[in-house]
This record gives sequence, structure tokens and C-alpha cells, in this order.
Amino acid sequence: MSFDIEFQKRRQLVEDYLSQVNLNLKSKVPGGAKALADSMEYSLFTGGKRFRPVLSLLTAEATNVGYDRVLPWAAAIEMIHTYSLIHDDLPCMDDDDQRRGRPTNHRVYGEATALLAGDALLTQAFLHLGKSYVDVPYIGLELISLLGEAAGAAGMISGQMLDLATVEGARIESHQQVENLHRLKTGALISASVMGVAVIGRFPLPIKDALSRYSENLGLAFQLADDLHDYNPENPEKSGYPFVIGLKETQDMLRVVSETAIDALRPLGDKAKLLVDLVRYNQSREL
Ligand code: GRG
Repeated sequence: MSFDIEFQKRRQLVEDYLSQVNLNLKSKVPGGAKALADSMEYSLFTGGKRFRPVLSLLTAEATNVGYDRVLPWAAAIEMIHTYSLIHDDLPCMDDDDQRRGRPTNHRVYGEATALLAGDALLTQAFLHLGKSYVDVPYIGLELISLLGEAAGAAGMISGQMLDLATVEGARIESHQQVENLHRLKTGALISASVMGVAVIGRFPLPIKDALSRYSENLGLAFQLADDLHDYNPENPEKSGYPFVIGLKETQDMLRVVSETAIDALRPLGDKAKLLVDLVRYNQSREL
């Protein structure tokens, strides 16, 4: 079966699970705040690839952890991702009119509601973890810490802050600086998608180390492929890899980190085949 079909099968599981979560959430939002629920739903279900939650499911398969234990984690990650995109598009950030080929959240619901929808998705992610892992509290607490670290000031938000500084004129000149920015902004959440499964499965250290190396390199590869796909030599992104390190160097680096990610999976054996395919699929996004 082609990887695309495998990916879409897992993506459908994520859609079904998120739809259930959303129904439950909507039943708790008072009638007077209907626009908030609509705004959250709009961004949660407008054509995201579901790369991060599918990555969590593929990690679970490669390590014999049940989907039912991992889906709440995968959904929490997607809620955080969705909130970050809503806020990233706001007038005070990128001020974008379109995302995924449709009007951005604030263009449909207004800036204040979009801000609150992002806030609510961020909060809901942690609530969902608290409720879903209440039967094994030490796992729930560890997941909450992991997500807080990846998405907060030690992770994604600082990455966004470094990126904002480049828009305001700060120059990123070294490989080290650009890598640091993207490790935080994009890599931290991608890495957490994998490492949450390691928490749920209580894996031994060698497997945790293998997954950590895999996920960190995949996170870099994801950003490199994205930068190559979006590269416009007329108006290059100042915080993008091609602008900072050069186009050929970016292509070379994508190859190197992809091979490193695949190599890291060796201790998992054949069961990790779809995680390998995901790296190849990501490489093909460059085009
Ligand atoms: C505003 C708190 C805050 C954070 C924003 C992640 C982020 C930080 C902003 C998103 C902007 C961006 C272009 C980031 C680069 C990473 C990236 C390619 C995100 C888009 O992820 P995909 O491709 O999106 O998985 P879909 O649409 O498929 O869900």
C-alpha cells in the first residue's frame, strides 16, 4: 500500500477523534458564546495535514502502544498547533488573509474572537490531557509538562519571538541561529508528538534516545522541506534556511538530517517502516 494511503487512513482516525472532542466541547460552550465554538471549529477542521497527530499514531504503531492511549495526546498536540496558526495569522503577527486556501480565522470571525479561539484551544489541550490520563496520573502529569515545555516559553513561543525579531530587522546570520529558531518554533512540537508516545509507553532509555534523535531530525527536516517548497528568490523569507545558509546547502542539509532520522530508528527494526516512509514523504514536499 502506498504511504499516502497509509497516511490518509491514520489521518481519518485523527479526524474522527477530533470530531468527537469538538462535539463534546461545543456542548459545554454557552449559547451566547456560539461564535467562539464556531471559530475554534473553523480552524480545527479546515484542511490541516494532521502531520503531528499522524506522527504520534505512527510512533505508537512502531512501539506497540495502542491508538486509544495515544489519540488524546495526538489531539492535544493538534489543538496547540491550530491555536499557534490562528495567532500567527493575526494582524499583530503576520497579518495574513489566507491560510490553507481559505480566509484566516480573524478575517471570518474578527480579531477578538480569533484571539479567544486560540486561547481556548490552548487551554483545551491541557484540559483534555488532564481528563484523558486521569487513570494514570503520573503519565498525565508528565505529558502536561512535556507539552508545556514544547509549546511555551522554552519552546514554540520563544521560536516565534526570535522570528518576530527578524521581521523587526534583526539579522540571522549563522547556521546555528537559524537552526535554533526553527528547533524551537517548529521542531519542539514535532519532537513532542513522538516523545509523548515514549512517555505513555514507559519505554526504556535506549528506545527513548532513538526516538529523540529521530524526532529532532525529523523536526528540522520538516522545516527545511517547507522552506524549500516556499522559497521565492525574489522575496526570500529572512528567517528561512535558503536565505541564511543558501539554497544548495539547504537541500544538502535536508538530505543529511533525513538520513540521520532514519538511521536513528535502527533499534526499532522493521516495525518502524512507516516512520521511515514519513521521512521520505517529507523529503518529497520540497518539490
Ligand atoms: C503565534 C504562539 C504563536 C506561535 C506561532 C508554529 C508557529 C508559531 C507559527 C506557524 C507559522 C509557520 C509557517 C511556521 C512554520 C512551521 C509550519 C510549516 C507550520 C505549518 O504546519 P503544517 O504544514 O500546517 O503542518 P497544516 O496547515 O498542515 O496544519
